[in-house]
Amino acid sequence: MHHRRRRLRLLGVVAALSALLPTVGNPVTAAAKPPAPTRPAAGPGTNHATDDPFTAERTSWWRQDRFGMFIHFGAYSNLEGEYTRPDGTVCRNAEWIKRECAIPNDAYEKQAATFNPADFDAEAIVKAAQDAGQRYIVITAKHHDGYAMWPTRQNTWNLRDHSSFDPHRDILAELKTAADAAGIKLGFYYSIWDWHDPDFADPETFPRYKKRMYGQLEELVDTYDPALLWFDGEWDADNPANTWSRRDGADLQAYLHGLDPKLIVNNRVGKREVVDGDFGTPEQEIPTEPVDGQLWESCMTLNDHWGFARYDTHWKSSATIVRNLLQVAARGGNYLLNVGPDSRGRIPQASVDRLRETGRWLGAHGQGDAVYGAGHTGLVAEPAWGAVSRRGDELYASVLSWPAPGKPLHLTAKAPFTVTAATVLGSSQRVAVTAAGDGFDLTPSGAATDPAASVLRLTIKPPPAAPAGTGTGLTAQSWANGSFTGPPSVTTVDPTVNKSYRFDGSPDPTIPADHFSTRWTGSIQPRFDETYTLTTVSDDTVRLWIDGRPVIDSATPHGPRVDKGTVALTAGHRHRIRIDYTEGTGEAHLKLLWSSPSQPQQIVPQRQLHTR
Ligand code: FHN
Repeated sequence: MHHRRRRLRLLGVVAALSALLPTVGNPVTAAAKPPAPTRPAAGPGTNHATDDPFTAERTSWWRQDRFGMFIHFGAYSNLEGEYTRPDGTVCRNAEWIKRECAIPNDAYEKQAATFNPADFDAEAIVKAAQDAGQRYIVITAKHHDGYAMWPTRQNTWNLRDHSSFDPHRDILAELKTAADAAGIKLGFYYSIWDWHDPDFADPETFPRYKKRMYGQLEELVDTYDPALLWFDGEWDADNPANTWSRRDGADLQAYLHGLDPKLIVNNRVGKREVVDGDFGTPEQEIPTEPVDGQLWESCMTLNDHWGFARYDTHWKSSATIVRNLLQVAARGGNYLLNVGPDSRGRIPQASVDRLRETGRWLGAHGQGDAVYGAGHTGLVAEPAWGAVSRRGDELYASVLSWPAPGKPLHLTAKAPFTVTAATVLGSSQRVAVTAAGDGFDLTPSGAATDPAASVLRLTIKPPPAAPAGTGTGLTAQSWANGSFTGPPSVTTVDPTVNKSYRFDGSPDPTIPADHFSTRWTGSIQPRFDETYTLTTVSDDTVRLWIDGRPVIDSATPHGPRVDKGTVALTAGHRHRIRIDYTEGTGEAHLKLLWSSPSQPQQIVPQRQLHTR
């Protein structure tokens, strides 16, 4: 067992015992001083990209679980969405109420002092997530108001030191214990933007804020061992001014990697660029197609507020939730659906009811197989009548609008495959499968099984695949100038093209962090006879050729961006590849990914790359 886990388990025992004893001072369980976080590598020769989030063991639970519960819970919850000003007027908002209702600091602190979520029931919350089919939880540890929901040692603006709550309780510890017992992963939301900390707004004093922020993050990681950190509040803003920069984001990512290399982190750790964190975070929307270059998770409210608002009864139906989830899974994303507990810490019953109905649908007839461990398939075009996800050699066609009796559901195929069996989950009705035009007609013989969605499971014989390659990577020549001039300073074999040098790194310790270039050469060996999409994520410039023909030409210096090109490749054949990459100044990134109808998006793996 990982030494930190053993210490955490010990802490759990200490926490349980300490809860029985009167506590003095700041009663955060007096953890044995954790060893200083390992100083992450830095400087020339450092590559901060340590794995491919699309395939890494580190992210596998997140990519399999698909569906999570967001919890917005903080001092704002104590007002339950309404603030009566001294003049008697009523102002409404939820987690932004302090800002949007211009509540003076002292008034906000005064109301927070009455906050007493005595009915916060971690086991009930975890059960609500389980009943919903939500397999991970992300709770606000600190929102923009700066109020910490755990007994932080960095200040007294927190649930332990500034509330009417039982000082012997720690709701994050309670939630961690309940989530672990249920096999549910726990993550924390943490706002970079802080309306309360006096050192936040002034660039002169921001380093003091940053030190406290880093201290709080170390507390969270070392005390609760979260699987995920969900940052927010990274954008340029005023009142107070938010000076968070891309370099701050790069530093923070390196710091977090030093705290726990297993952590999954979202893109708001930086400035929501494709190179920030492990996944993108579209909010209140579902991308219309798979996102290029990065994993993604759509977060949404269940009504119209993140935090609790007693008057907001505009709830999404469970059918809407199911349909959103199916579309998200079919486009290769995750769905983080929010609940906002009230001032006592209770999840609204209306939320619980809809979540439970969602979980019923997922648990019926194996319909959850269309979501959990399922993902985008390029084998078919997304149909107008629903969503299609792939899980191994099965396609799950989720039908949101059932056809009239005898009418077919058409599926456009984007590669040659055959359907060897077709069933409707939860029904014994037959499904006729006929070749038709550019794909197949699927004609069910009976009625829909559920008004939310009915699922056809198609067992397929996929397109043939060449055996996995035995490549060792591409030849990489690097120059300590940005123009490939003179003999290369360094020549290596790079197992993959997966580089996040950020601001301080470079291909080799002898090459400075700015003004360098790298040329990769060799061959790329696909497993399918298909048209491949090659995707680069680059900063500053990139050009890519296959068999001598240009596929990507992004030679104008740029910040982090995605470029794509398509090329028909032959299964098992070694196609010549050349990539020219230059870095001017600032941050530096270069990643090469591929996808095809049969190949989900990933960093091109080493076994399919050859030095010649
Ligand atoms: O300002 C926050 C908002 O309160 C909420 O936390 C959402 C959830 O992702 N994030 C920010 C708005 O984008």
